[in-house]
Amino acid sequence: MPATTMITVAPTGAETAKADAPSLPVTLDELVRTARSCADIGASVVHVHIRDADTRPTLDLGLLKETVAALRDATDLVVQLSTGGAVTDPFDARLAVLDAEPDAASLTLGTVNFGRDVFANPWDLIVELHTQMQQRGIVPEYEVFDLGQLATLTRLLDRHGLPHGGHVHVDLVMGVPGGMPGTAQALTACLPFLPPGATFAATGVGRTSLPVMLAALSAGGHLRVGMEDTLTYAPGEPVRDNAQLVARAAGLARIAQRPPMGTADARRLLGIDRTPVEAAP
Ligand code: KMH
Ligand code: ZN
Repeated sequence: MPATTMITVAPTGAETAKADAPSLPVTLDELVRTARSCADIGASVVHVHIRDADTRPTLDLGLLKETVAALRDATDLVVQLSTGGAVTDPFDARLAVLDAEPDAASLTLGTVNFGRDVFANPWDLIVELHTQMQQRGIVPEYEVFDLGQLATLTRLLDRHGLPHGGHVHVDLVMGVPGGMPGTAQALTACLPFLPPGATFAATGVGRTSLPVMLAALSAGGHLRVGMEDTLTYAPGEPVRDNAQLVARAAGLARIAQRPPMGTADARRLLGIDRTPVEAAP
């Protein structure tokens, strides 16, 4: 059982409209302020989607580069860019996210229904993301929406080798309509299929946030929370902001006697070799 819990905050996502969640961070300034406040209460990784001036999801490379620089300047969080983007994003734009040279990037291991949409992740895209990340020294977080995607991970590693940094870290994304359910049983079913030596985090979408967090903590897993995944704190109670979700995760991690992991330990765990410059006070 790991002694501490790595908490990732996913503050924005690509699905929620600012009008529906006014505290959703959509500008660079809002994102940086969110990242700082979440770092202060226990997050060590930030999973980033960005929005354009009209608050719509974008993969604009200039803005992504600016975002990576601003987050590095203001925090020492591991900066993980999403290569999943929005369901409408073309594959070449998702691959080009790597040009922004983040510490880490998400890499989804298969196509999944996503509500009424399809989140497309064919094998060739998976291989291209994996090998480009190896070449560029970017550490992947393998996103798994269904158990079969863990078999794809094993095939990927067998054929194309370990990721940069040599460590395999998986995020089980649970409770997406179309993917595996967000239950303790589904989480437990995934564990025997993790590659040897891999670590895992879990994310429960919507109302599955709490059961998935509790199951992950009890099984030695790490946590991802944030407004990308959860907009309701309790029945009938909208989330106040991302910090509220990180505070709940950090509190549960302490109750589990696996308190939040610091950013240096998160870098070591993930095999990230870029040392952060001192963040601004
Ligand atoms: N927005 C979803 C379609 C990722 O960031 O890598 C995909 C997603 C996964 O959020
Ligand atoms: Zn995402």
